[in-house]
Amino acid sequence: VPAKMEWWYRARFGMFIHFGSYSHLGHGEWAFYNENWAKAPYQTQVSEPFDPADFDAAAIAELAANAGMKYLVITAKHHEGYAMWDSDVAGFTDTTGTRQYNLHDYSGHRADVLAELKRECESRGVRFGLYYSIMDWSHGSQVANHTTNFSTMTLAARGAYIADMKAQLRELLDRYDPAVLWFDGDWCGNPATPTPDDWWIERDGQDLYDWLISRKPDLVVNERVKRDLGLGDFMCPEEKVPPAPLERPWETCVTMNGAWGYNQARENSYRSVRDLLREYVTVVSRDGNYLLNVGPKGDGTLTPGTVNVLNGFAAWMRTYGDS
Ligand code: FUL
Repeated sequence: VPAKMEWWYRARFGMFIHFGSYSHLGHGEWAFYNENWAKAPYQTQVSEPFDPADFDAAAIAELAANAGMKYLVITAKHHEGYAMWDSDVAGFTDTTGTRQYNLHDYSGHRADVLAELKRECESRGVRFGLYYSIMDWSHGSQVANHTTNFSTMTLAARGAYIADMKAQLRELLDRYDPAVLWFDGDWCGNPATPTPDDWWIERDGQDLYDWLISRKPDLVVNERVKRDLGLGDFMCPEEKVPPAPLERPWETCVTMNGAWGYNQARENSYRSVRDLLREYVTVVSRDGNYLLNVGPKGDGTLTPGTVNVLNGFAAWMRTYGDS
């Protein structure tokens, strides 16, 4: 692996955190889309009451470190478009156009949860990373009714969105200096039915990657910066374990219970610790990294099922882990 990825390659095991205003509703991070919410009621009924008053960064970092996790990736912004930091980028407002759509301005939650988590992680030797969704169901440029599709935007609208996105990414780089940026979401239409316009993906994905690396040369970026098309520093199969090592550095991300963002309906469906441990060992034996997800509830607390799994890993690591 390239020198900048030595730490990542040796780390092997990380925590993924899906946390956003969707956590309040408890129907998973795709609720906006799946339940066909319009922007305004979603903002008042889901995002407005979201207040993670019991988010305990130290407790989460401690569970991760004890479980043997060496890095952590938390959703700074998922597809719903709600920013988990105090973003000042003007393009990201709610539908009234007067209020910034982020945790600080929208819910009135004063604490900087990303900064707290970064501090608590790094003091325990756990590197801090951020997830960022390119797709954004709330941004003004996106098709109403959240059928976001970059292929339906004009190139001018697309360019304006990218400028806003870069402004947010600059905030994230400046304020949190993440070790990893984990992109997600679409750049354009369906890759299964490419159109002559698909040069967009190539150009914009490459441009974004180059732009990031020019600002932070040691940043580790996943390949979804260009929709799994061979760019970025590592491949990221989702909820599956490849049968053999992949041709490039890779990390598989998995849920404990079929849910990324907190989903009440999945609370009785946790996989066993034994099953997850077996999967972790399989991934590492095939030279991959394992990114195990947790989805805190809207109040910020981890569910009992989540804590049980993390403690199960911790018990195993005390016997077999390297630290
Ligand atoms: C997917 C997303 O659509 C899911 O919500 C989740 O974030 C997963 C890790 O990636 O593409």
